[in-house]
Amino acid sequence: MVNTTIKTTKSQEIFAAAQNLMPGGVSSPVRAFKSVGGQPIVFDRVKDAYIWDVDGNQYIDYVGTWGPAICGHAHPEVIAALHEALEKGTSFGAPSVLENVLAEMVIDAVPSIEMVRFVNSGTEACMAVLRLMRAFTNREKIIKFEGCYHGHADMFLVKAGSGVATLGLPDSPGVPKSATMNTLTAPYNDLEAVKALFAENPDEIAGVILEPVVGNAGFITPDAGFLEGLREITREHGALLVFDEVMTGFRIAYGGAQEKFGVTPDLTTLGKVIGGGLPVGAYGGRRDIMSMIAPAGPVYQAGTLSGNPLAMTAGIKTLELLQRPGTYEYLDKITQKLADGLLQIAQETGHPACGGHISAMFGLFFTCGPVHNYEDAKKSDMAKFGRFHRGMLERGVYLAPSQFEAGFTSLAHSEADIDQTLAVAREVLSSL
Ligand code: HOZ
Repeated sequence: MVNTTIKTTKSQEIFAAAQNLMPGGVSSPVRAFKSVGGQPIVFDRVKDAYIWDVDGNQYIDYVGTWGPAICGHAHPEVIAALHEALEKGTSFGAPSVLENVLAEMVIDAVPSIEMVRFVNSGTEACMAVLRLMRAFTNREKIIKFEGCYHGHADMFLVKAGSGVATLGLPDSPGVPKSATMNTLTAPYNDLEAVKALFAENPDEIAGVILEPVVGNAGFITPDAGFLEGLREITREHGALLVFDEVMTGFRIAYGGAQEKFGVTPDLTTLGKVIGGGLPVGAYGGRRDIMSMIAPAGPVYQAGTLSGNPLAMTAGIKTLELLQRPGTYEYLDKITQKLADGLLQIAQETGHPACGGHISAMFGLFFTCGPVHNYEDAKKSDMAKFGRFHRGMLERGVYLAPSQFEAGFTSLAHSEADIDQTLAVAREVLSSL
């Protein structure tokens, strides 16, 4: 069953050429395998829970194109809907009924969203929501949490997670001090630190933005009372609460983390799943706040391809599939089996580890934990994670090439896929 001698000659050739053509050979840094060692594999195609590389090797995939593939790659119903939409053209740059349909689905599902604006990526959504937070409150400072990632806009590149954490980069050169001087940071799960920031900056903080369940510093869950506490503090200070649900939206529950934890923010950003594998982002929230967005109001934000019919179509079909009975029960069942199994195997093979899952999102740290925040996450044994990653890859399991990214399952992952993954993990962990 287990193949430890995979040939990746073509991958290596293509990646070598790519390095002369694109910075680091990639279109986004965390894909470059810098923190896990070895070279990235070059994909040829994806289907269901699997990836095939250009050398013909097959892998069970737990990245799912970084989250969108919750129904499995290239789901036949999504592909069929896209074929039909393609016949009508790829972009209108004008209103279409598809935008209304997806907007209604998002508004019905996500408790905080009364109005929504579609954009093309999570980065764009977070960038726009920040402008809106500032315009609505007439305040300039914001609070974000260490290790949380809200895209690569200047004002968020402060103690950021994802690729920034993966590569161990300091806050990025090229970001002017003036862009980040109003970005305050606190450790995740630390309400006292948030209270102190509000006390030190009276009437100056527009709001607090966070990943309600962190996926960009590895998988970190909110402590009991943390989200509720943020809701209370922001209300008390006339500031806004914003959930960045780009990863968690429609993944940890149909209505996202806000449905799961019963805490309703003022604004929410979305991406990944709502585009069904096509580039998309969205932000939405209270009607009185969203009404400030142009052309309804004065806050400017625009985009040539925003709301394009292909992304809307893939998103609509994906959400339709997720509405079917039993979906989230299944995702929870298989992901629990995977997350529990990995922890148990780590324990049996003598590796301190901690981790967990919520619905179709999971994580594993090589530290006994508990991991409440980014500082705790950094205690994970990165070198061991790199060897684990390589061992799994060589045996046909594709994990995110970073300790600071969450893992994702899909409706296409079968119990047999999970069993095979756990068998491979046992072999790898026994050999480390
Ligand atoms: N924003 C993605 C998850 N943190 C990473 C995307 C990528 O690098 O491809």
